[in-house]
Amino acid sequence: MRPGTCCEAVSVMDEPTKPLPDPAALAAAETRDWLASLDDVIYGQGPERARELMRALQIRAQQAGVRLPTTSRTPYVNTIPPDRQAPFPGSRDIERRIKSILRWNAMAMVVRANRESPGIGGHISTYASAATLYEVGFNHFFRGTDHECGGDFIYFQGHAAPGIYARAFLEGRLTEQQLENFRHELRPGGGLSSYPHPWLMPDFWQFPTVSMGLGPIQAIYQARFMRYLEHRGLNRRSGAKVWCFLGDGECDEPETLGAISLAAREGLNNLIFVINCNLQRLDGPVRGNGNIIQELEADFRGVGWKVIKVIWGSDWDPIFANDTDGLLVKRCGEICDGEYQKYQVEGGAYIRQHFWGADPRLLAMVADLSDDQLWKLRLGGHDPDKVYAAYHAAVETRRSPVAILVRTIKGYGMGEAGEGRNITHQQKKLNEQEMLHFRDRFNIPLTDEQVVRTPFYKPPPDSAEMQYLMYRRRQLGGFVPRRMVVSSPLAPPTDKVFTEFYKGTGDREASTTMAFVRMLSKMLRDKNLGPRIVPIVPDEARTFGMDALFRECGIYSNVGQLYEPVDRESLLYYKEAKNGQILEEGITEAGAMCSFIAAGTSYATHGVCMIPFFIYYSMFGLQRVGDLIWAAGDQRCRGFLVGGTAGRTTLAGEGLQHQDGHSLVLAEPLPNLMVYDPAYAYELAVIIQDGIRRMYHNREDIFYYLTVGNENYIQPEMPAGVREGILRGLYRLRRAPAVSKRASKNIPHVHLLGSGAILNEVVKAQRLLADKYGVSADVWSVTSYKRLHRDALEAERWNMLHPQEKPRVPYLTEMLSEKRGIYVAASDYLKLLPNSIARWLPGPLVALGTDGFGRSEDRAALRDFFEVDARYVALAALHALARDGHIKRDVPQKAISDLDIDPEKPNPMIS
Ligand SMILES: Cc1ncc(C[n+]2csc(CCOP(=O)(O)OP(=O)(O)O)c2C)c(N)n1
Ligand SMILES: [Mg+2]
Repeated sequence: MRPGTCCEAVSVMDEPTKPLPDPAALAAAETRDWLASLDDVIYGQGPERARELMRALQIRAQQAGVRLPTTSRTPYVNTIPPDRQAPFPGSRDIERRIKSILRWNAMAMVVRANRESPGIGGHISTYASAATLYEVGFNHFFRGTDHECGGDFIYFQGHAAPGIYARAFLEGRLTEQQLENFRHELRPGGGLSSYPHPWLMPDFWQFPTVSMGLGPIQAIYQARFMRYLEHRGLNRRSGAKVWCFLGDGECDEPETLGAISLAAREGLNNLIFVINCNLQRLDGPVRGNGNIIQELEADFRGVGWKVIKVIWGSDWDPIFANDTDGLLVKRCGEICDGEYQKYQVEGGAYIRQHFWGADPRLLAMVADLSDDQLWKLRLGGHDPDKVYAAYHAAVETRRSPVAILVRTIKGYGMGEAGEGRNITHQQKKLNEQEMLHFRDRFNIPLTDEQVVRTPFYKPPPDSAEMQYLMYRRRQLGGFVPRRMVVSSPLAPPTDKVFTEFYKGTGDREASTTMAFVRMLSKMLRDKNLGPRIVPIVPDEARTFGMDALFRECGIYSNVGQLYEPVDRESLLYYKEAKNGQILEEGITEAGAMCSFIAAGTSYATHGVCMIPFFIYYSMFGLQRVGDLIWAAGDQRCRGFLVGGTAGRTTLAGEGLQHQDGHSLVLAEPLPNLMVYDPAYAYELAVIIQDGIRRMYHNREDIFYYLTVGNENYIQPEMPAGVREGILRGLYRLRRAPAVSKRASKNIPHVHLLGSGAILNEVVKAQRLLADKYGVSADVWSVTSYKRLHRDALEAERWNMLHPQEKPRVPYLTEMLSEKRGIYVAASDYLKLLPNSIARWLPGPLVALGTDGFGRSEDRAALRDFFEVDARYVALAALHALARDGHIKRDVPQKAISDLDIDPEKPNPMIS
């Protein structure tokens, strides 16, 4: 009978003396009923059925307008209950002894380096907090390259490097001298780099991680690229995993969390994040007033990751088992991280009073534990059983990526020297007392006298520790980390693909972007090159006229195409496919760059040479994702970055935010980045053909940045004999028109240097100068200021160091030695570029460039505004000639009015 019916009312009125039931008691009884029903289902029919029912209830509640609390956070307890933990299969005792030795050696490495060279740096507390996380991985999970899966990919937290070195020392892969030379890489015998840098330790480190946030985002795209290779049939599905270790503080970097939804969307079950939640970053608590583990749980669960929280160690299991009313669970969720950190520093009495003391029933739960025992109740991240169970569950996960949130103590074991303290991150020195404490805490077999010297400790080869450690690594497929290049070189690309571009476009106009896209599609169709090419775009394919490739090569999607695209009827429809070749990343230059890195390092990580072309708005490359490009250089990435619609005045209309006049300058500092600003299709073809040869046939660890523009003009045929000049950065495009020797003596002469689309302005200026002012000019195409500059610096350095040998001549000087006279250089980039080579020119240089903020305007107006069109090139030449007395002083003045130049116009550099 429904409440409130007439009969019910009567029956209540019939018994007026019976007391009304207590509503709270009723509610409690009802809750118990419901919970008992749920238990029945869970234990009778299994969790799957329970999930179905809960889901049905949730839908019904929502339909009835009941607002449910957000479910992305679960209580502040371990995700895996003790009875569901996979049992730890190793020897707890031996592993603890190995770990203690590693802790000691990692600490000793930093302490000794700083004792000898104060200020040399290094970190003790990070590895101290993460040692168990790594050791469970090393002994049970991380598979080396000899394993049939080909080896897992491990992104180590950068500043935990001392611990990783310490292990490699026990494994016999690093010498004692190398450990002594931690952070002294230049010493005889070699040393160890501060952080993971494949550039510096190419046989050891695979992935640079210390720029916070770059490890996690790269790991995501790495896992995705692994799938891409498998789906395209270029690599077998091996079951290899990508593990990424990161800090809780590191999660504040936008890159860390910025791509986590992609990982879930793509169902990357090959990806595991282990987030070391020691609640501290460099300066202090990560979320003193909040709770970082809960916050991260919501972030990851919210987008579809599986989250495994490892908060409490096994010591807590019996206490939680007695928490029948959920009081303890509730209490755990009330404490903010700053307070949790304080418990660690203050000790047992404080914890009893402030945590357990909140309720007498809580106090009763731990009445039989001493203060010391209370203090030492172990956290999850320092308990191998808990960590093992979490990793085990993670590697078994079938449908999604996994984030393991592990609670640890920063500076674990450092005691007074820094355990849990705000200064711990920067702690690089331990005094004698602190080291003795460390020795005792971890039972390192060293005498007091030895401790003072802080030696590295290595147990004898036949000790149980060493035997165990080596055995486990053998079982897991060899040492980790290890970087190996096993791929075979590719044959150098033939002319076939490129010849068309050497011939020019006849009387048809085309931009270098169009030429590039055509070249790319020809490469994609080439039998040998085609399968290797990885076109990558951040939602800009149409901008660059690449949409034809959608249909031709397909856009990679891990599920294929589950819908009929709206343009299915058209020839160039939007085709997604499981074996699609294009990585259409959406609007994420950072993500696209990570795909570029994954593809460009595949020759080493997968043993499969891939040739990525990442095409993007040039303004959103080096400026926006410069640190990732730096990381690409560090990890010896190969491939082509193509900055489209480049040039501050060549990209019309877009204005200040899009018009790029400085990416070439930003590209200057990257040591292994080859940089070109080609003007013509044939230049581009020569550079790309040679680039593929150098990177994939010669196996040079370089990569390329090329600019391409969207201005249409006739692409000329390649003149004879210019290939070398194109590659080395400079060649003569057009000589001055011939005149008799006698006449030439009286004709003032200049050399005009032009790059990119501005080369055409320079060619126009050559005519202008000849026709209007009787000045003859040679025109030179400068394809790469960076190349010229570095070549000259190299020669100069060699000459300084070899004073008695025949001096080397920079290429620039060699090309121009006979070419005295005035030089004018114009480009669509900062004046800094031409000025960088001025010192080696045989005559004075006037540099024209596009320093300043861009404007929304058409090309002609922009080139006038930035003073880089043919008129300004001519004026610059006349000015320099007059200044040096080669022509009359009034000529430039006359040119200013002839050429309609406003001398009082604002300076674009500062306006
Ligand atoms: C982009 C960037 N910014 C700053 C730093 C300097 N830095 C190195 S470690 C660190 C704190 C890291 O804290 P967390 O991620 O919590 O790691 P923990 O050492 O606590 O495990 C900082 C700020 C850096 N390496 N990279
Ligand atoms: Mg931290």
